Amino acid sequence: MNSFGFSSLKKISVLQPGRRSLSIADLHLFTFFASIEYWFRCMDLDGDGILSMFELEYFYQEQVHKMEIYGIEYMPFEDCICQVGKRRDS
Ligand SMILES: [Ca+2]
Repeated sequence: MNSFGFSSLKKISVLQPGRRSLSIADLHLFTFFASIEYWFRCMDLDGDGILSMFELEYFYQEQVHKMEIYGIEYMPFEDCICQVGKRRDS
């Protein structure tokens, strides 16, 4: 299971024994982790638990196609990946 799996959800107070109420913050956090895991599994086409450059580019190209239809300027995939790398390094 990846880092956003149920092991992460167990750390949320809503899943601790003895807890009787669910706060809005707990619900948002639960939904956030469940959503990330859902979309991760959707994008992990080969099910190896890793989002490869091929998988990222595959879904990026779908968005590029939509932006071309609407005449919206887009960034090439390679430049987008470089931007992510720069943010992670800083
Ligand atoms: Ca994969």
